[in-house]
Amino acid sequence: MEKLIITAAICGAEVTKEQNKNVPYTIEEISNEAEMAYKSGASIIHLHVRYDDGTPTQDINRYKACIEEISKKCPDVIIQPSTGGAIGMSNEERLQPLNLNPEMATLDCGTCNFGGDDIFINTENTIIEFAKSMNNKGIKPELECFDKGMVDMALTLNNKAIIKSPMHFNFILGVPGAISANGQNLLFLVQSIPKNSTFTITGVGRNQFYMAAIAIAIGGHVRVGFEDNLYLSKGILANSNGELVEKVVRIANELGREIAKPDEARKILGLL
Ligand code: KMH
Ligand code: ZN
Repeated sequence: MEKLIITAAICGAEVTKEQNKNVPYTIEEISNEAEMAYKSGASIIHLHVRYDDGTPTQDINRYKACIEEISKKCPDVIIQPSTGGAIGMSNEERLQPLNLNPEMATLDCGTCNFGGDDIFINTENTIIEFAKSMNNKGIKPELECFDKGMVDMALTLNNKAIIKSPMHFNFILGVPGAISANGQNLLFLVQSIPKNSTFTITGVGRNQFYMAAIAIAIGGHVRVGFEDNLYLSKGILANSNGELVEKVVRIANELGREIAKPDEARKILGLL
């Protein structure tokens, strides 16, 4: 089996210090969280940024400052900015970090409910616009699929050569209003993508670690982090993203799956 790529989604746009005081906001906090995740075994940092008061932003200058600081602390890590941003942001706002020419970025493949009254909007035209922008800049998209219809959208755009092969998917299971997290759903998603694709599994909330265990067992890759889950185990808040990554490493060790270093992850994902 290929080595395991661990992505740390260290900050997200929605979680707050009120929920877990260790959620990072400042550049210092974000880069420290990235460093702890990297030292624990993460080869990709999925990056959202905040202003110091916690407000999510896609401001290119804030991204630039965070990326510079993360790169100082984790010189070879793959930094994957979000183009999802936060609910309600315009496409123009969301696209800003692409102008920093990262190796990868997220490409959200459809619209879904996002808890309460929130709707995460990604129309077909938005997806095409974002995909073309990444193609023009040579940025590899991570295809964020919160539901099966989003996988089908990615496959349709791949047939039209708007999304290039080999594709890399991130299946996110457990967002309220999108596909729920269980083994059957996970396998349904995995079985629907071309054989030459790679995939990461993200289990939201309490689903994080058993979804990770299935991903490790079947040859997928894993994303963990405060963006998706704030707890190390039931009722115990995580002290850092590093702790969440360490737990994945422990599970992988038990199952005999080695952990990819960033350059090994680059090879697996075709970034080199
Ligand atoms: N914050 C969510 C609305 C991404 O990073 O591309 C969307 C999100 C997906 O986090
Ligand atoms: Zn994200």
